[in-house]
Amino acid sequence: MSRTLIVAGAQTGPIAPDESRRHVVGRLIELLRAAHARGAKLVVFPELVLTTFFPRYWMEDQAEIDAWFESEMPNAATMPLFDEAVRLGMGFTLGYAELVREGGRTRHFNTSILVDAHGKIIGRYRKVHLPGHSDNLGDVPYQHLEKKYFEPGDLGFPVWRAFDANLGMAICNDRRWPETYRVMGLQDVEVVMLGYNTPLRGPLPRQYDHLADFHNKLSMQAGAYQNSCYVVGVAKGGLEDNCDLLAGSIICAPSGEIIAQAMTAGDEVITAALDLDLCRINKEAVFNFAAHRRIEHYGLISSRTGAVPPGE
Ligand code: ING
Repeated sequence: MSRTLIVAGAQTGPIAPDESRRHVVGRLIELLRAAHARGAKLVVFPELVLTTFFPRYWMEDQAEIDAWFESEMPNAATMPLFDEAVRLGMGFTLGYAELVREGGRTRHFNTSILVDAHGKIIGRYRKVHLPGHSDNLGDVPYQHLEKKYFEPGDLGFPVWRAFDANLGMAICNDRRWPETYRVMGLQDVEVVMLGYNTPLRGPLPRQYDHLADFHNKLSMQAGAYQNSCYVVGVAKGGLEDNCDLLAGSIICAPSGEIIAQAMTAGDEVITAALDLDLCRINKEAVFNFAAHRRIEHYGLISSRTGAVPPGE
């Protein structure tokens, strides 16, 4: 009996800086209902999906910064989404800015949670690869200050057994790093679910801005193929406070093929019925890790951070 999981990617269009969380959650509920109408049991929402992508702004006042974060989850603004998911019998992942007070410290993470069909948070991931910068670039149209506002994730790349599948999460820039998928691949992941906010142009000119969607898809297709898993990549896209965000949400099969793709840069649901046993094909052949990997030669991957040229 094959295991089939109908998954949806709930892409959103722009979220204005002054858009309330309540209004955003209303949009997410509409997307949840649209996904339900297509038979989806699990919905992937984008990164930092409760607010505008605030790391584009330089802020110094901690209270102003913390206002973009959630200090509890669920909370009054998001409870309607949790309640509707329970009513519809669906699970979801949700990307948001997590503020944690523990051990006398206040910590800030770019987080994604996995919520089961009973509204219970069964998984939590905190973004490991934080792109951008922490210094003020001054007179630029927008910045990318994730390194200023978030700590690197402290939970690694866990994989959970839920919805009769091995599920993992990542967030945005994580999808560009092969280590992200491989650590989950070594836990036999079958579906990697990730959201992203990807400005089409950086605060400073970048060489490859014209290849933003090619690199977006290349990263996720490669991750899927090389770890024989599905990858669900879901954007917050469109022109958000005059910053053009890439859309391009996709669902990739373990073969690396794209099996669902967004057509717009707005609120849009993409779905696919994932035959989870297709993951086994290459997990037992080309990417049978136990049969083919030679870890005695991979030491540099976890012992060296930056590249060191020969002779140095
Ligand atoms: N955004 C971008 C991403 O990794 C970026 C940052 C854009 C990196 C373009 C490289 C090129 O998709 C986030 N939020 O990580």
